Amino acid sequence: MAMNSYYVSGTPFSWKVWLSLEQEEFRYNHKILRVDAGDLQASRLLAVNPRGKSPAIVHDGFKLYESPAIIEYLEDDFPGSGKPLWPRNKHKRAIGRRMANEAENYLYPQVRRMVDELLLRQDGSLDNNVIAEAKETIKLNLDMFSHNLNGNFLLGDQSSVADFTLYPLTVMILRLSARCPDYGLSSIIPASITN
Ligand SMILES: N[C@@H](CCC(=O)N[C@@H](CS)C(=O)NCC(=O)O)C(=O)O
Repeated sequence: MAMNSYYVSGTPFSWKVWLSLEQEEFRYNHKILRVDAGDLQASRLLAVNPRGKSPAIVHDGFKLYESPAIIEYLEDDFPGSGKPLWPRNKHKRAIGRRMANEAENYLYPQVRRMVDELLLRQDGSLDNNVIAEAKETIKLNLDMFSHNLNGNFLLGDQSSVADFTLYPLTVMILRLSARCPDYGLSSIIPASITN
C-alpha cells in the first residue's frame, strides 16, 4: 500500500504525524515541502489539502488532511503493524488524548505567539508584554506536563501521540531559546521533560 505524507520540516503538526507513522512502522514516502519555495501554494499540495497546510496524506488515492483525522485513520486502518499509537487501557488512552488536546489547545497557541513575536516580526518592535505573558503561560503548561510524566513518556514506558504532540513544541521552545538567549526560555522547560 503506497502512502505519500506531505511534511513541512520541523513544524509541530507535521512532526506529530511523522512520529506516528514511524511508531506504526508504516511504509510511506516523505514529501518534504518548503514554505520559502512556495510549496504550500503549489498545485500538488492544494490538490490534497485545499487549505494549503501540512500535514496531509494520500493513501492508495485517498486524500486526507488535519493531523487528528490522519492519526485516527492510521490507527483504524493499520492495527497491529509496528507499535500502537495509544495504550490499550482505556483510561490511559483517554488521559493521553486529553494531554494531546491540552498541548495543542493551550501550549501551542502560546508557542506560536512567541515564534511570531521573536522570529517573524520584521519591524524590530518586539512587544515585551506579549513575550512575558506567553513565557509565563508556557511555563505553567510545561510544569503541568512535567507533573504528569510517568516514566520515560507521558503515559509510562511506551511513547504515544501525547508525546508526539508535546515533543515538537518543546523543541520549538529550545530553538527559540537558542536563537534568542536573552529571554531565558530554556529555564522554563522542566528537566524531567528535556531528559
Ligand atoms: N489543524 C491543522 C494545522 C495544520 C498547520 O497549521 N500546519 C502548519 C505546519 S505544521 C502549516 O501548514 N502552516 C502553513 C500555513 O498556515 O500557511 C492540523 O492539525 O493538521
